[in-house]
Amino acid sequence: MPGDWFSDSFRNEYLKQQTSMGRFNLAIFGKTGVGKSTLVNAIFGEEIARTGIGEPVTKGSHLYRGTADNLGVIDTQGLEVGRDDKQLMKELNEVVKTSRKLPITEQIHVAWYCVRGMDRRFEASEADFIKRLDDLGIPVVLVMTQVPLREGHFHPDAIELARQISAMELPIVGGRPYLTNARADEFAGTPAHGLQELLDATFRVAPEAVRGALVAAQQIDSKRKQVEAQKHVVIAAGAAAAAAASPIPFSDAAMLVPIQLGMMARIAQIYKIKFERAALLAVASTTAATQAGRATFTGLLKMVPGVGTAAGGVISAGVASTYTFAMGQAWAAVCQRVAAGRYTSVNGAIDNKAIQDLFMAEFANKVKVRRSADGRPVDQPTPTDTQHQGMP
Ligand SMILES: Nc1nc2c(ncn2[C@@H]2O[C@H](COP(=O)(O)OP(=O)(O)OP(=O)(O)O)[C@@H](O)[C@H]2O)c(=O)[nH]1
Ligand SMILES: [Mg+2]
Repeated sequence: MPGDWFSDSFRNEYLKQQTSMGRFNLAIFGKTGVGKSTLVNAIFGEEIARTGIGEPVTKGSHLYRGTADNLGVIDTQGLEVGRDDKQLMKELNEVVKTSRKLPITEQIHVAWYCVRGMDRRFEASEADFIKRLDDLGIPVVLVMTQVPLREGHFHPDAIELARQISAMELPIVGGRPYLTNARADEFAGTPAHGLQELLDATFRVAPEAVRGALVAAQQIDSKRKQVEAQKHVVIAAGAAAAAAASPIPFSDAAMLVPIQLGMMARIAQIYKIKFERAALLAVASTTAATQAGRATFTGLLKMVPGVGTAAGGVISAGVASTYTFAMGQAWAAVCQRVAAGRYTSVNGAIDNKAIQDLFMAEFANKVKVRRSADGRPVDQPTPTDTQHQGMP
């Protein structure tokens, strides 16, 4: 549906949100074959791997950055930790120095230094490399990969290695290694483990400004996505209330549309839903572009209690906020389920009817029992509502 009102407006908001979310940049180090790529795939999905090795971060550099949406992964190509440390550090120094002058989304935010859990040794050169990363101001999470785990017990050799490393008092996050296995090993009976702990440690040291990007990029912690989506629903509901601080005529309801589309675009990105798909879902949810576009979109307003009949009606701050809040909740429910692989057939087609039913049910439910951010039901007139005309 190129060129129609809905997809143009939605694209516009989608791009704005993408920019405002920024990018989380993770550098990953460790000897070849320890499982760096497998780890990245397990936490962030295969997409970053599909984009290939990426581009050299600076001309001629052996540090390559692969990017996918809100994630940048800086990996080393053609140099090896423990062998080419000097050259690698020289290049890292340059990158860090140059990126200091650039926006935060261009900087390296966190490094994962990976050691294979069963390697049974950790070299002085590796410890040195970690100290130098720390000197550059990059927080380092030390990850032990491919750690066997059986009946709740780590392999004793891995525990011993972890103990030795901890005793070195390196400048690493949490002061200790994180024991992981990125992909279940059925033969050995080792499940995937430790990934949530690794992600939590990464969040603790990621700069505030790119945590939203990290929430969106990771795909193992749906709770964080839910909380982040909720945060943006509340922000949008607040913006809608502000836009209708002095009540607006029903015919001006379209001024709430950019706020709602921005919110929907943001939530789609939190759930890693690409623009084309998100646009189709938004249309299926609201039937926005299938009929009169803008008018249909704001037509949902009629479901909000207190709006009354359209013509001559007035939208108060309370109504604007309830309406936007309900829309955000319903949309988050759609995105969450789609991200979990529901409502789409094997070939990726969307079940429009099911999506619309879900959206409408959630929307209707939320306009009835909406609670404000502090948990107070807002069916009763709020102070804002009673100040304005047009409310019961
Ligand atoms: N079962 C299991 N296999 C793993 C795990 N991590 C890595 N492997 C295997 O170990 C091999 C190397 O893993 P990679 O992820 O490619 O290692 P890498 O550190 O990215 O290697 P380079 O890019 O060559 O430096 C592959 O055959 C993986 O399948 C893991 O957590 N579990
Ligand atoms: Mg690799």
